[in-house]
Amino acid sequence: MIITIPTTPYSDQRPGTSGLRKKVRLFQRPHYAANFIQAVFDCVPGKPGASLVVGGDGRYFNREAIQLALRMAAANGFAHAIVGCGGVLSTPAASHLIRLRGAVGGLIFSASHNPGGPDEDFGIKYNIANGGPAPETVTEAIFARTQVIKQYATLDTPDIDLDQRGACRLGDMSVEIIDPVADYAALMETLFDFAAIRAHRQSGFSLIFDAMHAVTGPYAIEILQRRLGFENGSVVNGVPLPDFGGGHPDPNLVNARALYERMMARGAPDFGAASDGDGDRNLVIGRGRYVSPSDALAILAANAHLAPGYAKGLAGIARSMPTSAAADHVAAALEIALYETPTGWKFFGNLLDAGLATICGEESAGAGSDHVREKDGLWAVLLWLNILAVRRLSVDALIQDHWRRFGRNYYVRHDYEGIESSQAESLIQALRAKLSSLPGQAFGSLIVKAADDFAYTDPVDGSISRNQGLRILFTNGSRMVFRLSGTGTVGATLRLYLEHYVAADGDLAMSLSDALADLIAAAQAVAELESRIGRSQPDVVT
Ligand code: VG1
Ligand code: CO
Repeated sequence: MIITIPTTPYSDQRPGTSGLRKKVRLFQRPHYAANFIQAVFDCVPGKPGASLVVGGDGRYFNREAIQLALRMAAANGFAHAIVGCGGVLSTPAASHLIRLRGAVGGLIFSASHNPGGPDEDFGIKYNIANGGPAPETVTEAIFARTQVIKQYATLDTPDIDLDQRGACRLGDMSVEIIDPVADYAALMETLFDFAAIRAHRQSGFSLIFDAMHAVTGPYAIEILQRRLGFENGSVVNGVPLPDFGGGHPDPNLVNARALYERMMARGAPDFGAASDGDGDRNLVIGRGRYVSPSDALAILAANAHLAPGYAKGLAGIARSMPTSAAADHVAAALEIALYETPTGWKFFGNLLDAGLATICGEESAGAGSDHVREKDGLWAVLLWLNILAVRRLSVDALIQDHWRRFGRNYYVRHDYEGIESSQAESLIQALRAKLSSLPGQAFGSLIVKAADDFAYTDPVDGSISRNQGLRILFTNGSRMVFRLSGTGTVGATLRLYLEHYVAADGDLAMSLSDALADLIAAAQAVAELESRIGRSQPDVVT
């Protein structure tokens, strides 16, 4: 029976860079998750007769949230729900399912790279019918609904068995519990030359994939071990756990340290990779060679035509503004368009739908293509494997070859975490106020050429997104960007992105610290980091 529960608004339900993220305890407050889900459903047109995809990254509170969402979906008039068995769907697999099954949208329960557990983080993302994250117009409409919500609709039925594949009913809605991996794995086989990758493996090529006890484990085991034949044990930490084994499923050099050390040690495999909580990001490390995500995007774009799914070439490349310009050099050489968007995958959807871009990427270890409308960690790994199988070069040789052709964008990101929000805001405000006076000023040997607050006009629908990061560009082509994270749940995180370009005939073998030392000093000075937030060193360097 449908029941209507009275409720009152929570003021803090505005989605951030990628959905609504909060501490689990905050989600457990009375009606908190239900309010947000009802607000989402209120903004979904055409629910009668429609299908909804539901899944999550398996973190703590995932199952409770899914049971609630399914009851509410039935009470809100959806005809059909497609749910990953065990409540599990990686973000890219959910995106694919929405498209494959013509669903009106999907709910993905994940806080991605944020840690999980009763005292850690939870999140809800809503994806629209194209399979991609809801764009800002939709997330703002959802937020507006949360501010006036008075009631939500649900059923008074018991929980369903999420671990039993097959069909069941919930009120008037049919529920289909499916294998979360099969459709995704089949899609990957259409894009990549699995036979070539297998042949490369047979010639001795080896890999290690760290699933970080997050959602990618079952996908990686099926695709890398079962279908491609990499030996058992190539996928490590492959069992998803509600608390990710106590780790932090963010595939960077801090949280995937063990992988990094293995790849730098004697006897390392040829290729190392890791993915994040919900499977949409990837870290790539060759034997003895870390690959910065911005370089990875450029290398994938330059070589994508070697994989069958991209043999026709690329329509265009899109990258988020803080991502280095390495991909720009590739786009120029290929004579295709390069789009620069704000941070967050939701800005790529229109470009992909319109056929303007084929490959997209972000400096935060996210890359993807028009095969889905999310970034996709395993897809990136498979594209790497396909490229390496064709070119038969080591990762290190491939990257050196790339720099010799396109030049090198030395790049680093500094994160200052857990800053008091008001201090972070005032740092940004003070810097914003200074921007117009910066051109012409010198910081050591660096002279400011231009400075602005990045705003983006979507070329497809004309929507404008402002305040997307402060950029300072120097006359020698170097650049720094400051922005506040939109995915954190404690205080504020300041991200500082630093980049220095050296052309193909320049010094391509500097250390990052040498290449970027002047820029780091200039950033500290211009933003007055030490005096405003009391920090002289970042917490995380990636
Ligand atoms: C971060 C990354 C951004 C990414 C977002 C969601 O956002 O910087 O590139 O799209 O996380 O990724 P922010 O606002 O904290 O900088 V995920 O894998 O959390 O869905
Ligand atoms: Co993610």
